[in-house]
Amino acid sequence: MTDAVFDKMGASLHTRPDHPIAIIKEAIYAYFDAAASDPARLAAGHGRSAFSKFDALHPVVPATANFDEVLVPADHVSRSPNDTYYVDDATVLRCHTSAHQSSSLRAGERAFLVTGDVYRRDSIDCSHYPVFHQMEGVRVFEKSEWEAAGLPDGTALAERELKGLLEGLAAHLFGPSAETRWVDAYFPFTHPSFELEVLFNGEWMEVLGCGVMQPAILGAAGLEEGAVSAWAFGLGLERLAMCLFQIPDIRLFWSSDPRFTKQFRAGGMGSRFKPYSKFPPCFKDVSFWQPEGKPAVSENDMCEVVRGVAGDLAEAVTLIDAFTHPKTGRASTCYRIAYRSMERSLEDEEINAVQERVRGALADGLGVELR
Ligand code: FA5
Ligand code: MG
Repeated sequence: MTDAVFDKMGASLHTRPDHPIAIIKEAIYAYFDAAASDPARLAAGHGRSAFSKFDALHPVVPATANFDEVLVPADHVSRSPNDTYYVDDATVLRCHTSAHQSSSLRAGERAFLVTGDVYRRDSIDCSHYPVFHQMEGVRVFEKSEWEAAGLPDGTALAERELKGLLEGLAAHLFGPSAETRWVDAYFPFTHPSFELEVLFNGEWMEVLGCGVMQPAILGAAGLEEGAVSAWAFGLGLERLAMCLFQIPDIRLFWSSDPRFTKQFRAGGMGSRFKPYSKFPPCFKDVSFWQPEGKPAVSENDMCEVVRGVAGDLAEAVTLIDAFTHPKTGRASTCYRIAYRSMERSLEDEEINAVQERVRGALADGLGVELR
């Protein structure tokens, strides 16, 4: 893991009252507190009690909690060190707050929200960052609830309540006229599964994943399979805050520039980010031959190197060409890196030096042959 990621552990943006991530967290809490006492939104058996809230669970978790307990198959891509940061073979930086589903259920929680920082090796663009924040929600139903609702099983009730609640949440955050749409999805831990997208700056942005929990997870946590059902969701807090506050780039959440931080205050849902400057980006391409007899350098590897060297000066990394040489069979890859600071204009000299260090790190660290 690069220092750029490691240094962010413990930053706890979601517990700093004036930070946009904390503001959106509190707004979501308020929505679920209100929903818990509204029979139109939560079916009866919930007992009108509020959701339990956790926001200080440690991000270093057993790999079993992050994967096995939520039924992620042994060969699922998310388990690979290309996607997840391993501390050692048995321990990871959680890649989602779903890592806390099972332990919370075992501790007796039946309706809860878990907020925290999560870590992923991922691509670089305006809506992806290697550290971001999620809020997990889980709510368990008893058989008496779906019977009272006149439904044949728990899945139908869970799906109905889940979609209603999340549509209500979107309206609460963005107003009734926000454009949203449901997309069918796949997660190992839910069935059926869905993602919600919000129209933002003319494009659909995925803000959350959710679904009806697999009964086996409930059973393994000590609940009686068949006598209960549950829904679960995982919200991307940066993405929701980008839509709400009109924040165009995910790097801004980590900015300490007062021109950014001073724009937000606790409880201030009505803030709209006012850009203070827009400097031109600078594009640099890098082409290389993939190492021979070794696994190929992936986009996530590439992005980690770029993030490690350039930090938040890296705005986007895009694959622009890949081909295999017809005679030698060697694979060539070309990426375009966009550099841009949110705070100041960059000198050519500075960017050339950064680009040289990126090239050096690719050649020395990953063993590619630069072209
Ligand atoms: C999950 O992480 C599932 N655990 C969500 C879930 C929970 C589904 C419970 C069902 C039940 P996904 O990988 O799609 O799913 O991430 C969830 C959200 O996190 C995304 O919709 C997006 O809003 C946000 N997200 C994902 N990757 C990044 C990233 N690199 N940077 C910023 N936000 C991200
Ligand atoms: Mg997704």
